Amino acid sequence: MRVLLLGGTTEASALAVRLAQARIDTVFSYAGRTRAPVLQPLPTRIGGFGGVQGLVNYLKSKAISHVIDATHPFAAGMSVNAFAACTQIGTALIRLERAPWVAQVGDNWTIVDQIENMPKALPDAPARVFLAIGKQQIGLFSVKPQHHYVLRLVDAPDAPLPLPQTTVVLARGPFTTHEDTALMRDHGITHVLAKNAGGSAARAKLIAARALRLPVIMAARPALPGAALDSVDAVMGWLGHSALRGV
Ligand code: 3Y8
Ligand code: NAP
Repeated sequence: MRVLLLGGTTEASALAVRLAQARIDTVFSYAGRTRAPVLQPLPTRIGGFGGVQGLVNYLKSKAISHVIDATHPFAAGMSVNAFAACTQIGTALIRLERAPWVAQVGDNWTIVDQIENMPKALPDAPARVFLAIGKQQIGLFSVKPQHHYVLRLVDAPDAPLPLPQTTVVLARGPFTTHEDTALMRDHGITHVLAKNAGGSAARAKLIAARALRLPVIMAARPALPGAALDSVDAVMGWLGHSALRGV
């Protein structure tokens, strides 16, 4: 058995520990989005594969028997490519996906079907927006330059930001409710924008928004192909099960 673990989430890091402990021959993979990703207890590769064909070539050249897609629910490109490549050459594939967040009593959510529709959900009157969706989609908000955006990023921007009024907060997460409540108070936030990532590491901003009675604009997840399991234990069982079948 040789496993390729597509990582970049808290669950992927937890799974990496279990696979290392079980001495299962595994390669951990990062896209190379951040300057200094968290070190993993597994041999690690960093960077894209070069599309579906690049991934097919990688799977064949490394004799990968199982792929675990533990990427983020919004890393749709990687998940779609993994499904296409594994289907093409018959490699076993499972997605490790955490449950989405669900609005609780006291929440004031506006759900938009995709990130591209978040700007139009903002008011026209100037607001102070906590934009906690990373940096890849900041440009979408240039249609509403009247707002002041507080951006939480993993790395300092390496180019000028496409928005006139911004405050950058550098942090990697996981975040705490105390930190996120203080951040929203200190910056006079009036609106919180989030992707429905699920999991525990980024949930604090939703709890803080509820406590401060702030509206949340929540982007729903893209639909992804293939079978998914919702826990590290379930994926370890899937691997063990596959091993028993001699896949
Ligand atoms: C490069 C690896 C671990 C994984 C930790 C999780 C938790 C902290 C919360 C907010 C939301 C956001 C963002 C976020 C979180 C975890 C997890 C998660 C959200 C790292 C990491 C990589 C990335 C890529 C980065 C994106 C960005 C998204 C910041 C490492 C830290 C906003 C997603 O600067 C950039 O280009 C950043 C890009 C993709 C979304 C975007 O579109 O900008 N994640 N995040 C992975 C790679 O190279 O393959 O640096 O160590 C991983 C984590 N980020 O091991 O504990 O599991 O979700 N990541 C979102 O959820 O909206 C922050 O601020 O409240
Ligand atoms: P994406 O848009 O789905 O993928 C774009 C391309 O990046 C992929 O086609 C692939 O390039 C490469 N890639 C993505 N994940 C990879 C991985 N784990 N290993 C190797 N190559 C990878 O990806 P994304 O949304 O930018 O996410 C990039 C990374 O950040 C992923 O590891 C993801 O888990 C992590 N992350 C993303 C978010 C988010 O909000 N999107 C949040 C937290 C963590 P090729 O086509 O060249 O193979």
